[in-house]
Amino acid sequence: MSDELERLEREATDKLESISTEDELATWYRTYLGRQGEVTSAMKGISQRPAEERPAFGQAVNALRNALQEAFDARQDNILAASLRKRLNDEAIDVTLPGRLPQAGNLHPVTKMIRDITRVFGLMGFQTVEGPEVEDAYYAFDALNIPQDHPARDVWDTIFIESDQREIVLRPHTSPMQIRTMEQVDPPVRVVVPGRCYRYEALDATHEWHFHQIEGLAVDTNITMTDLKGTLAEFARQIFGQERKVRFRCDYFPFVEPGVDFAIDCMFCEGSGCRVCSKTGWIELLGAGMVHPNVLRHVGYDPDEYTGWAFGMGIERIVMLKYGIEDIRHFYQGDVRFLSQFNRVLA
Ligand code: FA5
Repeated sequence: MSDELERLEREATDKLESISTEDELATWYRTYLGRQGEVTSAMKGISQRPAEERPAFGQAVNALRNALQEAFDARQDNILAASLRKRLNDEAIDVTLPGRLPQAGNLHPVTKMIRDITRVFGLMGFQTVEGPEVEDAYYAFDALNIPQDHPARDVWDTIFIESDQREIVLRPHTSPMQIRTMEQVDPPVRVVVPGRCYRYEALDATHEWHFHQIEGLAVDTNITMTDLKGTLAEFARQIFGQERKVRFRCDYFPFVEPGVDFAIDCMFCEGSGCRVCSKTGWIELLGAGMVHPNVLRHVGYDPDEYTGWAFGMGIERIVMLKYGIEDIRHFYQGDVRFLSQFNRVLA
């Protein structure tokens, strides 16, 4: 081999050994073996040699090219293997790290309670229906035996909507749906009506200006107060526990006669008296009573043939009682820390 080729081989081999990256490897290839590389140029220089030297020189250049190509391939294998090892190492996943729980949404406690209560009544044969939140005063008051100038109209701190023709209100209770339901169907009637209500209230720990109620209505021949008592006792025991005692006391609502308030014994002190039940041992859950004959007449039912009962309860207060929530305002402040607690307890 000529001195020139020996120098080229030494230089190329030394440089190849010092290479550690893929970029350097590519540069090396261009410099020695590429189309404009030094070995290729040496090949092209054959024609300038004296004729008798050409065969030996040609063989020597070929041998050099093959040797360098082999050395290059071996080096490339090493470098690629090393960079793969490094990448695998850098991108390794530590499977022993604790996972991150995805933030899943959950039902609002009021929605969940509405579902629980309507399910209990559904099992007793009640259909769930819904009605308008913007309501005609006729349905909210007049047809419920509360005429224009009746003082009881003030009890429901009503929010009025401007209207020239008719008195329109945001419904202060779900009772208007008693009328709308009876207008549409003949007895027997068995419905529960969950829905949002609005009142012009001073806000405090137990009063919101918007809240939810569930209305219940059963009308048929021979419906009695005993049916009301049995149905409400079953509802209370399904939601608050089979051991609950129940109490009915006289109350007044213009659309029922007689009217009652329905209470259960306090589940926090088992009736002995505590802060939640204001030391009485009883917790009032709802208002109820036998549908007033005037209400039945309003919808064209004959009160001599049909009787019925109705009840209305506030859902937020029931959730508060069940889970010991001390302030109704928590429900609508959108604090996820409050709302997410019900993920587990209500699941
Ligand atoms: C009524 O609204 C009657 N319509 C209930 C009724 C229906 C009686 C059928 C007889 C027959 P009352 O105003 O008491 O009654 O309201 C019923 C429940 O709604 C209350 O017990 C309470 O739980 C809830 N409630 C009333 N006002 C508010 C308020 N501002 N914030 C939260 N809950 C309320």
